[in-house]
Amino acid sequence: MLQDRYRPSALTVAVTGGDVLPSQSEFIPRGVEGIATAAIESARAGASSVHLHARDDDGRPSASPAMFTEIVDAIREQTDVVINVTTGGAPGMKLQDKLVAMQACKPDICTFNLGTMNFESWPDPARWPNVQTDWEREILEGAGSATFINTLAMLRETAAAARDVDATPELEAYDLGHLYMARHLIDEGTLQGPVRVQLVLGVLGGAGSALEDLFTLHERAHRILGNDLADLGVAGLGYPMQFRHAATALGLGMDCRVGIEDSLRVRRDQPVHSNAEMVEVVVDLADLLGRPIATPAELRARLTKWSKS
Ligand code: KMH
Ligand code: ZN
Repeated sequence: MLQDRYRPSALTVAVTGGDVLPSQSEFIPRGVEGIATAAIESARAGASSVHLHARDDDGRPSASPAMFTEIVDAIREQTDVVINVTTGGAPGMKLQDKLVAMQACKPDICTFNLGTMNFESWPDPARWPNVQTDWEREILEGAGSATFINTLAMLRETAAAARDVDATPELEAYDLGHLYMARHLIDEGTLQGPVRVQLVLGVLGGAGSALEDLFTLHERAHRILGNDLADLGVAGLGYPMQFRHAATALGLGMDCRVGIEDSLRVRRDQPVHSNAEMVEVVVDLADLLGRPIATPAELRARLTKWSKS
């Protein structure tokens, strides 16, 4: 991986996600228009790429390939931002549901979650939001048994599906063991190096979101993957860690991610109103720190495409 004081950092915005609940905020983008608009505004504010999940008009996560296609087409009509489609989906989705969006949209990038883990967004009932719908209540009541299942067989199937549409996998590593899984997948030929890796910090079930966790995993990622590491990014969950990790990433020349998928606040006492607002914070930080943000073309040029053989 290029280590350069002025290497552009790619900035991803994760505009809606599948884990936050619509009852938490009216500003979580929903429906084709809401999600596409959030992505387009974020691209105009300076994001290099947009990470996409779909939600229906009521805010419920959706696996509909038709909805994903409409969202992606609307974004592509207005911007050249790099398109990153989830294969992580939302709680309760089966692998096939998670893959159809990527198969339909043929994005530049798809996420690739490296392992099975506990994934507890709502561990403390005292801090549950007041929810309006049964499906949200079911998610809260599932707390304590929340898992994110990504077996080795599922990883191989996801890689084959990404290869079929020539989407570059973005390897989501939530903890140290996931970096060793990435190493194994490259060694067995399931993935082709050099790979794009994103550390996702702060999920209960994975590594914490302390900056020391970032430094440790940054060092381990370089050691374990060596020349097979193309890009390393970070997504810190929640306020203020989202921005602290973004700032640190900019300092180190890593990529970073912000967005409503990961946090609902832009200041300690200020709820977020739009994804573009979060992008603007990072664009300002990058300016202050003398770190260019990668243009979509610069990011696209870095993506390792699958070899044909
Ligand atoms: N919501 C994040 C913790 C994916 O979309 O594949 C994980 C994520 C996974 O972004
Ligand atoms: Zn996601």
